[in-house]
Amino acid sequence: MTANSNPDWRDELPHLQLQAEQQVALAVDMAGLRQLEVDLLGAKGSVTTAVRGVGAVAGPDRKEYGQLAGKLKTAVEQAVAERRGQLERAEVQAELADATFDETLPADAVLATQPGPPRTGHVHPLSQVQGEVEAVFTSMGFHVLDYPEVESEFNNFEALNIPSWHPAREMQDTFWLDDGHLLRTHTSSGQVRAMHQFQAPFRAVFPGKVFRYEATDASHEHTFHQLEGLLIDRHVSVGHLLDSMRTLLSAIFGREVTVRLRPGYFPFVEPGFELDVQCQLCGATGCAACKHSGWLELLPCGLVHPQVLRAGGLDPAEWQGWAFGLGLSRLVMMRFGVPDVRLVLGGDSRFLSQF
Ligand code: FA5
Repeated sequence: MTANSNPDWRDELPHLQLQAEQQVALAVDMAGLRQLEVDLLGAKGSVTTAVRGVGAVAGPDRKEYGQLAGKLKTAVEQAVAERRGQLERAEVQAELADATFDETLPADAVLATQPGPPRTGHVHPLSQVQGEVEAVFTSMGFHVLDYPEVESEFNNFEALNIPSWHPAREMQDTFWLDDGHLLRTHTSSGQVRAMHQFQAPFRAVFPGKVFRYEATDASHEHTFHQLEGLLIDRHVSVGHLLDSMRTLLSAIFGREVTVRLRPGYFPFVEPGFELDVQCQLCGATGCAACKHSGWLELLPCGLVHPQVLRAGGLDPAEWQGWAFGLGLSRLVMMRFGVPDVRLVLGGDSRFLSQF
């Protein structure tokens, strides 16, 4: 029905309501009710079309049409909800009345009637790996912290020595929110938060989800997990940093893995390093995950830049620090032989049930 084609909408709308309510009340089962709901309230349903007809009604009548159409929609929605409740109650009653249904039967007996082993839940591989890494660090006196995914530009960029004009901003394409906040592009956004939260010296790891507005491939997701490590103390050295990274890698892989260290540029560390792991998926012969290079970037790190210490209220003449940003999602790939990072948060139960 459209308002233009039928000038008698003052009769048509209440009529449509009456008709719809009757049809709904007569629905005999859930499937029938679902179909009716689509026919009436779906995107192309008759009630939806009637409500949209308000656009075609001329000025003075428009308010009255809107009120009638609103009443129609609310009444039909209520009728559907009410009928759904009635049918659900009737289904339960029917099950209870079924002589073969015994609600006192223990779960084991019910499972025994079903084929195959019972389906059980799984700890997500990401949670497994995260738990292991946290255990390594808590045993070394680190706090485990949880910082917000919605961040200020200051914590994510400015405080990390990345002012707005800095080309390094383009290394991490950003999802901006309307109010000027952003979805954190890395867990490094917690560095200055931690410096303000704790008195130096301190050590902490902060795992979490990060977001980047970028194209995806076998080793790049737009939403993935990192785990940041930060240690603030007096007389911190590159030697201490690299030794801690070695401890971490052997604990999480449980065996020797070949790594390579190369200079890396991040405005918030100096010096900075890229720590790559030999691709565990292809044995370094080359695959999509490592882009046929045999190596995967996993653990960038470095000594905290004096500007960052200042932003965190610390005097660089007295305090130094090291930091790393572990790619947790990539670690899951390496640990479990997952060939594509997009599987990690994909939510496919066929993938998850393997862990
Ligand atoms: C950073 O995010 C820095 N904040 C890391 C850092 C922290 C450096 C502290 C120095 C000191 P990068 O953009 O390279 O750096 O990301 C860090 C790790 O996250 C990468 O090594 C990789 O393992 C992982 N990673 C990066 N981009 C993606 C992506 N799109 N999908 C999955 N993992 C990613």
